[in-house]
Amino acid sequence: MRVQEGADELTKKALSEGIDPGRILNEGMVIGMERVGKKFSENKVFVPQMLMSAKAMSTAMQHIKPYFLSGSVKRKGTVIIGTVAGDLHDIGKNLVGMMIEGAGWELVDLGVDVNAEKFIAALKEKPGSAVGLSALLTTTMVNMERIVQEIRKVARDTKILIGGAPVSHEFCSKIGADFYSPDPQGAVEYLNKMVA
Ligand code: B1M
Repeated sequence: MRVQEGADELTKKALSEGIDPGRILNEGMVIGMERVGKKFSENKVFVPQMLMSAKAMSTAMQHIKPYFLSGSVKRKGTVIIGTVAGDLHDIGKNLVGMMIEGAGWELVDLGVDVNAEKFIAALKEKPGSAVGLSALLTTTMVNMERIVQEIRKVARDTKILIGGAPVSHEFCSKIGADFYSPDPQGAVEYLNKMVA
């Protein structure tokens, strides 16, 4: 930013001052995004401002990412992750991916707007992987359900975990996914339990 320090500069500064990366993430960035979402609901900010906020958060996340990555070479297994078809929100998915990778899993990130075919193709390349699905829109929850059904047809025993703001435990049971977590920590704990 030209006139004042932005998320990029502030994150670097906070890290250089020894502030815990977890605090920077949870007490700074995530709360900032929640505020933007609230303002969007109140028609006080619009899509361009949401985009700017997302860009700011993604840039700042690059600085804290190294702190969450473990040095262990041996991986616990593979997790294929993606935001479901029709949905372009990737900040939460990236955060979950970062934590999973940091916990010692190999991560295959398929990005956003991912359909069942792409998940299945990735599963064929890495059989036995767990799959993580993220959705932020109520309108794309139906695509999450479709993806779970299609994966079950070809790889019935695949462990499928889901998350994202509109998703719930009830929805998880309804669509036949294995696990719902409201946050990255829950997703990591579930995966780690699988190999414990
Ligand atoms: Co949009 N958007 N957006 N948006 N956006 C929301 C989601 C919304 C709630 C805003 C609002 O109305 N208050 C609303 C959805 C309403 C609904 O469906 N219920 C909304 C809307 C309506 C839209 C558009 C339709 C707007 C329009 O065009 N009119 C449009 C849709 C585009 C599309 O996807 N097809 C749209 C577009 C966008 C941008 C592109 C501008 C931008 C996204 C940029 C990007 O991601 N690269 C954007 C943003 C930034 C938001 C908000 C403000 C922030 C989302 C975010 O990044 N949060 C959001 C409002 C909000 O959430 N408060 C909003 C921070 C992130 C860390 O949290 O993603 O929830 P979250 O992830 C969490 C957990 O959910 C969980 O862990 C994460 C970390 O704690 N989690 C998982 C997520 N995935 C998981 C997977 C797991 C486990 C846990 O296991 C696999």
